[in-house]
Formats: sequence, C-alpha cells, structure tokens
Amino acid sequence: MIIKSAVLTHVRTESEKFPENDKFEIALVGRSNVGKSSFINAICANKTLARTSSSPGKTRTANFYLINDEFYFVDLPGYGYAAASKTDKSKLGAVIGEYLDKRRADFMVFHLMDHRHAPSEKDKLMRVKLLSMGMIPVSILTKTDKLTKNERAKTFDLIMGELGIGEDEAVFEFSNIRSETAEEIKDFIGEMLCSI
Ligand SMILES: Nc1nc2c(ncn2[C@@H]2O[C@H](COP(=O)(O)OP(=O)(O)OP(=O)(O)O)[C@@H](O)[C@H]2O)c(=O)[nH]1
Ligand SMILES: [Mg+2]
Repeated sequence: MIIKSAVLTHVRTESEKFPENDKFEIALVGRSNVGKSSFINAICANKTLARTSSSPGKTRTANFYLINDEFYFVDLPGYGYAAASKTDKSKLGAVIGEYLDKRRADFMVFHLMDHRHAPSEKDKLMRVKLLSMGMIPVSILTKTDKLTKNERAKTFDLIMGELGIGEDEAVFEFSNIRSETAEEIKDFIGEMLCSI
C-alpha cells in the first residue's frame, strides 16, 4: 500500500463526538511512551503528523487520522503512566474506554508493546480485554533498534510466551528509526482492507 495522504481530522474525548463515518479504523493502544504516535508518523513518512514526546502522557485525546481517504488511524492516549496524577490517569483511561467500549464503527486494534521488556500487567490486561471483546490484536513490538539481534530473539520469545500470542497471529517487530518493517505493515493493512 502506498500512503498518498494523511490528515488529522478529529481530536476528541467523547464517543458521541467521534466522527460518523463508514470507513475502517485501526486503533493504536499501548503503554504511554511505547511509540504509538511515532508509529503513525513512520508509517505515513511524515515526522510532524502526530505529536510525540520523550516524556510519557503526550497524547491525551482520541486523534483520528484519515489515510488515503480510505481508513483511519486512531491514536489513543497510553496506559500505565506511573507518574501521572490520579485524575490524569482516570482521564486518559476514560478516553481509551470511550473508544474501546463505545465505538460504533468497524475497527481493529494494533497493540504496541516495547520490544525490550516483558509485557507489563497492564499490557496483559489490555490483551485480555481485547480478546474478551472478540478482537485479536495485531501485536507491534517497538523500539527494536535498541536491541541486539540476540536480545531481540530472547525478548520476542518472552513476550509471545507471556501473552500467549499464537503462531498464526500477526506480529511485527518495528522501529521508527530503522523502519524496516514499515513496508510489510503497509502491505498487511492494504491486504486487510481488501479483504473486508
Ligand atoms: N529508539 C526509538 N525510539 C522510539 C521509537 N518509537 C518511539 N520512540 C521514542 O519514544 C518516545 C515516545 O514516543 P511517542 O510516539 O510519543 O509515544 P506514545 O506511545 O505516543 O506516547 P503517549 O502519547 O504518551 O501515550 C519518543 O521520544 C520517540 O522518539 C523507536 O522505534 N525507536
Ligand atoms: Mg502518543
């Protein structure tokens, strides 16, 4: 798939105000700072499309990016931002819930996790939640550039094992710096859109 256009169209916190559309959506979920917004930028080859930050808690709303006038990437706030205040945590969690629990549109989820670490309790809870919704997420393991080949193989097996990710599931190792799998991911999305 070639990305010809990518536009931020809606910035929302409440499901009633999410766009009314008949286009497919790909929602990005994952821990704060895992690289969700950077993933959108890397896939769209546009460094300034989504705002990113080295400190967690940057994305605070559900941000809808219309891609090729064909589907949306929905960038969501992250979970597990330990230093956030209670109020902040509940606000960010509420936006994730507004999307996952209330969205009335066809969507699938890309679950981003840091390739360097074993999945957190919150990562495990998110996967359980998605599976309980009947949703098998696409797993994206980010920041691979920070690992050696050996480390990569080790943590890959660890993450697959701890989350019980089946061999038939879609899993991509990803780096926004060495975006080696960006083409594969775009082709995957293209094929998926053709099959729905
Ligand atoms: N080395 C490396 N850094 C990355 C990668 N992806 C993201 N980062 C960095 O990680 C930090 C967080 O990236 P974001 O894209 O803002 O993360 P996020 O998941 O959107 O975070 P929240 O909006 O807070 O939930 C930024 O400093 C990015 O430059 C990657 O693949 N490799
Ligand atoms: Mg973000």
